[in-house]
Amino acid sequence: MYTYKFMISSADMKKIYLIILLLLTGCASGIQVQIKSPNPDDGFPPSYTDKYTGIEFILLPSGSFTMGSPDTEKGRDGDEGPTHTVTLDSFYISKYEITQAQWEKVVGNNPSHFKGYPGLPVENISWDNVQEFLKRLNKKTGLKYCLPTEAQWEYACRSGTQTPFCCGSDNKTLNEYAWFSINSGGETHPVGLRRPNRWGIYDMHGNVNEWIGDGRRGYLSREEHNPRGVHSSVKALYRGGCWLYPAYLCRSANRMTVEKKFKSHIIGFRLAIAKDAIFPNP
Ligand SMILES: [Ca+2]
Ligand SMILES: [Ca+2]
Repeated sequence: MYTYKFMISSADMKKIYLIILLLLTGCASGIQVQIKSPNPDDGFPPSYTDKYTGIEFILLPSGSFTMGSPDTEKGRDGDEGPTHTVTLDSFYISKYEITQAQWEKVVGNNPSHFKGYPGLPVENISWDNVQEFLKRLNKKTGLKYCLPTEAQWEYACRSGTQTPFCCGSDNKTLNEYAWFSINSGGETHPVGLRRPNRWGIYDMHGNVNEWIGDGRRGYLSREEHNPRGVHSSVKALYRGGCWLYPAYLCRSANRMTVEKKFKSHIIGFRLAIAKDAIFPNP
């Protein structure tokens, strides 16, 4: 265990002033501005916090992206292709992985393996356990929260990028965005401590893998609209890689399947909800 604290030296302050100055004067060539909010659809708030659990959501715009990885991507599996255009309706997705405190609020227990901070992501929960969580949460809130579909998950993870990771193709850069085998110290970390992707979503790569709502779909090269894989009674998908995995397993396009009953300290989840399900008449 260790403590998280902020310490800014005067040298760091100088760097911060310099960066601000460069941005203000429009001379920021070479400095990547990472947070770029998508344009929310008219009338819907760009973010939303669930009152009961405190779970924060971000509105993602409707749009098209290329799902899957090209044959040339290092470390890929055959089921990531062919790449194909996917068009999605706008939806809300949780900004962070669901935490142990949020799970406990809904279910009343904390089954996680790693404990110590309420902001740690919940893990050691099966896909079936998440369905029970959703049943209780939706009963309490009267809303229709769900797991993201695989297409929604990859759209949110890529946040407009086509590279192996949302931050490019370099494992060293991934270090700033994700907890994975190189930097995790063999455990999970409180959500939101690494850099967010361009749409302001945290830990899509690494920390805990994330359960997916729909079943496995064989990719075809044709265009898809709001695709949903057919459910299997036995198996479920999970995405994103985790604290234990090497970088190549944390890639945006990597697909992984396991039994729905499987529970481990490597898998947690985040939530999605259709925008009309929260705001019927914005
Ligand atoms: Ca994750
Ligand atoms: Ca795979």
